[in-house]
Amino acid sequence: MTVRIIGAPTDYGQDRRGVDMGPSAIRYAGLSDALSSAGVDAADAGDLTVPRAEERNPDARTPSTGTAKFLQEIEEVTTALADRVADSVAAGETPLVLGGDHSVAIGSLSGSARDAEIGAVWFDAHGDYNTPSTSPSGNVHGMPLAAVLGHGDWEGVEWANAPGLSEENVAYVGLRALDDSEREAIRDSEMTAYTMSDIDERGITDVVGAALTVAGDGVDGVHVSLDMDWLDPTIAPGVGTPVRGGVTYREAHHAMELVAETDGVRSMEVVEVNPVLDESNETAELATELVASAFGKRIL
Ligand code: 6HN
Ligand code: MN
Ligand code: MN
Ligand code: MN
Repeated sequence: MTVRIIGAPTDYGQDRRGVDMGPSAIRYAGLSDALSSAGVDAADAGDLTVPRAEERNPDARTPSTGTAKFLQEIEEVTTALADRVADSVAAGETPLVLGGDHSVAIGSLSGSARDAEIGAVWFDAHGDYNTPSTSPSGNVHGMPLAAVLGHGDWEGVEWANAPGLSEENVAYVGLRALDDSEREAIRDSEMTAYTMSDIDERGITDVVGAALTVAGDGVDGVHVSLDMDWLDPTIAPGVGTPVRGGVTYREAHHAMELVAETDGVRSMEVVEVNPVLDESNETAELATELVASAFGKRIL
């Protein structure tokens, strides 16, 4: 298996600078060696070119209703990323996108879903299902699933849609911080949502197995989206929107081992690593370890 590393050093999707250094921090933490130890060939395509946020105007183009900051920049980055991801899949590789904030998922998902039907497993504290008019922040990292699924007021933002992904093949794992209108929208949707309470009650093995089944049902492959704020902030402090009560180190590793056991993983991303907020690069190191587990690294 060849894993194609694609860096997406962008922070347009949220307010805290530094997450654009995520791809460097993850590589510095030993990503290619970790992938080699998992027995896969790692091929690094380098980073997308992303202009610095200070050089751009967050309001250059907003949707007809609501707020979505840096939308034009996010279109530039994610449409370029979608092409890279789609090319990698077409070449028989498995693309691994390094964020960057979670807005990069718009590119990963629409690229992975080009000419195919896919599902997605969303490992995250957050639902990322706000729309420009429901978002409390205007930050697009809280909206990528709504954007790709075409949920809400995305007039003029059709470039973000991923018609090959449908709600019934999306499963969340580990939710614990939803905005009120987002909670209602998730309840009204066809998506499957497993919260931290579900993990408490059923255990990580059962929940992740169920999520992978939902995502993989009747599709060509599954996209795995790993937001590092899914983990408890005591072990992953280097994220912009930490939430107490996340999964443990062992739960996270086991979840990624279960991902590796399904042969349907088509694409993956690891996002929201912010080295400026991190402690001695430990969140980037953990991201690296978890990616290795997701691609088959075993203790024995
Ligand atoms: N993430 N729900 C909040 C918002 O601003 O929409 C937080 C989103 C966090 C997004 O962590 O990828
Ligand atoms: Mn997220
Ligand atoms: Mn999150
Ligand atoms: Mn379907």
